Amino acid sequence: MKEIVQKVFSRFDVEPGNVVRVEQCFNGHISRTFFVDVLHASGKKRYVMQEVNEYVFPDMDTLMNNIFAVTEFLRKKAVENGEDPSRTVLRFFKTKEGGLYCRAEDGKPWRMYDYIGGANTYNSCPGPDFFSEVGRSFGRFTKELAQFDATVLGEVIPGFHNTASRFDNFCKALDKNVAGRKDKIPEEIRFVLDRKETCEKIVKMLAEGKIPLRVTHNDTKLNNILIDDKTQKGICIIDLDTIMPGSVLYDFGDAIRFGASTAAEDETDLDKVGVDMEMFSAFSKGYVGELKGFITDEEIRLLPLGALVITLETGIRFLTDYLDGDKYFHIARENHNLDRARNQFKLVADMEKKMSEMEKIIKGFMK
Ligand code: GN1
Ligand code: MG
Repeated sequence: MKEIVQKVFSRFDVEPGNVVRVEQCFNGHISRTFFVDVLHASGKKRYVMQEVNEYVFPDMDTLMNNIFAVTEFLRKKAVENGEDPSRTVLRFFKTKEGGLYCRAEDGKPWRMYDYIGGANTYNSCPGPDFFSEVGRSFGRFTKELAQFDATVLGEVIPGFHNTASRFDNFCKALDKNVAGRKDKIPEEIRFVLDRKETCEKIVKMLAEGKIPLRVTHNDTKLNNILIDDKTQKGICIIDLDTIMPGSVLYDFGDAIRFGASTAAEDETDLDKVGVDMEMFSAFSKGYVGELKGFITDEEIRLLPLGALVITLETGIRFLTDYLDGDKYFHIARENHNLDRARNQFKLVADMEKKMSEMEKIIKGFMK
């Protein structure tokens, strides 16, 4: 791996250097991420290098144009606010030819950005206060992006959070049954088919203008935010691949789906899986506290529905990929996507039970 990384590194417009260490980061389900230590004449430096998954992101130019536009915008804002952008905004590098990414010898696309030290990502939440802080950070991010001109953003994955078309794609995958797995999962199929209406709810409200489109992150997993080791504050939102017009319902929902679950996303002991209401409340406090008065009351009222719909959508996406033969999400074991889908459906069932409790909590923060 070191040789490939060295060759790719040399293509970027930074001080030349020798790659001395490469460590793979296994957080994401899509692209391959590496922490890369480089020895320069001026000293040792760490970078993040990513081999982007072109099956998921076929339009690399649009993807990287979006990312450069968003990070440049956020960097300017940080400077205006008197912050040090080197710790709060990712800095991507251009290639020596001025490109936003380069291709390795095998044709795969790579990009590179500065590593931010003294901070970490988390796959499970250490506690409610921590999760409130995450809520505040994601809320702030949405506020900042409100001034960003959405017309410069290309739609990297059309219909990314169009849950109704995710449902349709599932039905198509079911019909095709490419991997021959359909007969193994009658209960899971029933679970999805019974919830067609739920899949359509947010899409309809957006189409009818009941809730607005905003520039959103669209992948607000807990591990997509860097937390400062010393202050435990959220300093930098990462994984900017899916920044597109969307809904705050989805951003809120995705953060709850992952961070307020009592178990990991691929836990197979389903008795362990549910939504932790203390965590739900903590995140909501931070998120609504930050966005109250900025987003509409209707959006705030609908946040619990966002949690339900995005969890259902994510489960449907995992199950669709299982039917397709595991082409989209990286898997680390057999039936990994099926395990993930079952896990998400258990969470959906628990959210359905707790919907009025979630709504009550949100109402409490609207005052
Ligand atoms: C993927 O790359 P990662 O792991 O942050 C996926 C999200 C899913 C998530 C499920 C581009 O995110 O939409 O919610 O897995 N990203 C893309 O864990 O599809
Ligand atoms: Mg990602």
